[in-house]
Amino acid sequence: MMIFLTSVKKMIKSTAYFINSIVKEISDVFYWSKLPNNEFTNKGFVIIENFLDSDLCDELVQVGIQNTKEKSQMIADNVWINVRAEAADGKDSKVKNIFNFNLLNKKLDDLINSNVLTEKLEEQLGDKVILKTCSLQIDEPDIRTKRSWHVDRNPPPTFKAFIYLTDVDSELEGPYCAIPGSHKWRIKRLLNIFTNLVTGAKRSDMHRYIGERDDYFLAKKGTLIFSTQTLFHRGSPKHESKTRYMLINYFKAEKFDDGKEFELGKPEEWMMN
Ligand SMILES: O=C(O)CCC(=O)C(=O)O
Ligand SMILES: [Fe+2]
Repeated sequence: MMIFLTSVKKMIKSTAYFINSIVKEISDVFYWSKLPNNEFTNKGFVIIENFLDSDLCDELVQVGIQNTKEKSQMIADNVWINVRAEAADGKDSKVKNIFNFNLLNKKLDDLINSNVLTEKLEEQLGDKVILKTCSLQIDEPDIRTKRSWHVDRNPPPTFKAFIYLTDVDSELEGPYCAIPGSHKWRIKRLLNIFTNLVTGAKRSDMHRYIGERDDYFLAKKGTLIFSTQTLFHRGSPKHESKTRYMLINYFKAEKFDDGKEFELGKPEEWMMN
């Protein structure tokens, strides 16, 4: 009886999520239709070369190396490292993230506080955005556990500004990969969501119904990439050489922001040392 009730409850929840997803996709059509028609809104991402000075890139890599840890923990006041190897899903096991990384370097903090990233993204998007956190992502080579095609969340969209701190000169050095225009692949997204709900997979997985894709782009350190995170994207599954250091700045559209502070992967107080 209990098992029956639990599965009925689960089915009701999944159905509600799916109906809500359809409603969200329809609102998302309206959201994008009001925005300017440009490369960023059409492709879902745009690449801006030579954004960050090469010396500052090198300096920030050093700050990352000095502050890296083998276990998730607080590093300084409101700065923490998240070690993905600890996650139960076994995905992205070679990835570490330092959140609020700008608080560890004055030059980077000045850049973040200057609002230049926010303004540049608003220029591309034609809408107000809020920067939630600046993080450093460290990716050691990984050809086994990198998460496949996904969205960070289903609509409404969030955005990221990626800044490479090391050159990514080959597919083997772990480029960021995104499928142009896929932020508007509404049927494929819904089909994936449906399958995820039925199979119990993560609702944001998007690796089905898209065939074999090999989309990636290479870039030198200092390159800035603005990206819509409802795009189907992944880190390269062929990353077999060289550790990649990359800043990832997280944005929400102002109208979809709940005003809460960013806390992803933040250790509880008792975990501090
Ligand atoms: O490692 C990558 O290039 C992908 C990262 C990613 O999926 C994300 O930041 O949302
Ligand atoms: Fe992602």
